[in-house]
Amino acid sequence: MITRRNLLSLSVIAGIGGLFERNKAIAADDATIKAAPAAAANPPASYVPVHTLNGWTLPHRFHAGAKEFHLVAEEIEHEFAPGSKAKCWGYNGTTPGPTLEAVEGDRVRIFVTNRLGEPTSVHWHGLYLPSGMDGVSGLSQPHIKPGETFVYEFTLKQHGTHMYHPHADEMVQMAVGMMGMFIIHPRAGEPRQIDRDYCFLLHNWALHPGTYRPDPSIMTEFDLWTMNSKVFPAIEPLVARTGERVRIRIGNLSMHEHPMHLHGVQFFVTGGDGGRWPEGLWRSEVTEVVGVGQMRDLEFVAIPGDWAFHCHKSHHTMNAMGHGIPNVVGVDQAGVEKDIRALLPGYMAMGRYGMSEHSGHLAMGMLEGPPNTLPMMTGEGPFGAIEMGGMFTVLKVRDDLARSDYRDPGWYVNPPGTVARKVSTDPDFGTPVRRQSGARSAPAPMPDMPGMSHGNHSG
Ligand SMILES: [Cu+2]
Repeated sequence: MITRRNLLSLSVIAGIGGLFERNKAIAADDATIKAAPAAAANPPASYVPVHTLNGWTLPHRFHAGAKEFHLVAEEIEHEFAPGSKAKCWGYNGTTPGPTLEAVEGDRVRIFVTNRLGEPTSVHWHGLYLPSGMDGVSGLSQPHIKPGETFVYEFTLKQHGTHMYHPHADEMVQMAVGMMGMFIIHPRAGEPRQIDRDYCFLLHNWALHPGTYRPDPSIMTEFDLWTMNSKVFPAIEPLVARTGERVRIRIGNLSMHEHPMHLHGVQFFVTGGDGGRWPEGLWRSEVTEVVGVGQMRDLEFVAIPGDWAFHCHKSHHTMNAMGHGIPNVVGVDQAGVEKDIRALLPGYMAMGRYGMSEHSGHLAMGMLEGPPNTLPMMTGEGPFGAIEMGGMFTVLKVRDDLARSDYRDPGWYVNPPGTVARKVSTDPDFGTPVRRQSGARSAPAPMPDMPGMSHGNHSG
């Protein structure tokens, strides 16, 4: 008898079988690396170019039977968001470095010039290639010394979401921003057409308050949590037209795993470290953990609205000033904090009512943080303060976007009657069922502050 469960297992087995066959074929073919036979035989299907949030795709040229790219490892000045800059290392002027984009079967030739003060190398994370092209300095190749240029050359035997990063003095070089995405499209085209294809890398930085150079020695306590080396509110929104099929490709080269949560839809996880999964292996989720060194592809059909997309670890959606501060929630600190700050410049504690107070005080200029340091939470939405930082952005889906339009369409105009609204200002309103309450009376009302406005943006 065929039950739903049987069908599911069969499709999973078929999926795993497919993966196994593919890996066997790649392994068999690996012995002979030739100049792109597949590329010559079958012209690639057209694809939608990947869109790197806040980033860019490296141009290439065709030369001597290969697509040629040129990466330059170098120090750069990088802005995480207005108000916080740092000396970072990256490729071709940016962190992350530019996205490399090619098609399964392509022969690629990648020059790497080292303009750093120490040796480096580039590892192509997740790719089938000859061992000597794998980029582990000392193991698979000599170090690329300062001023030298090396060339890597191999044929792309797979498609999927991949990454590149140094494999030399890794702790330092990755901590200060050296990484990038390597996107390979399937030669035969997508089984289901993708209308928008986004990619980004997750990372963490120890840019301590008041400093300008990320600290590579930190292992767990970071100050900034980034998507493509930017924090909210500087992370660009993901934009789509209603009904479009959207793919978000995520890589993680930070020191923590990140449960990435998308509001408004259940997405399918359609690929990972092993490339794109057969459809029988797709699973429906609203939060997907992207582990350290892993990649994940998420796919969904866009529904109109403004939808939050963020890491679900709440400390990863805050910026530098929210970490390691004294907890004095519930304590009346009227006047005290100012006195302490006269003795300890930059001192900041929790507010009496929580951290919202501080975003208000910062907005009013009553509080000034250390130089080059972002407030813990920030960002202004149509209804007031968004109170986020770090790994947070917005998916903006609209009915009337042009296919190739990736510009920020502004805030969503909600249809009339579809926005949560105030019905009372009395804390004793209604007859709610409550088990126990410590408070004898309602708390003193929180003072009104800018950024806590009660605007109404509904239609
Ligand atoms: Cu996270």
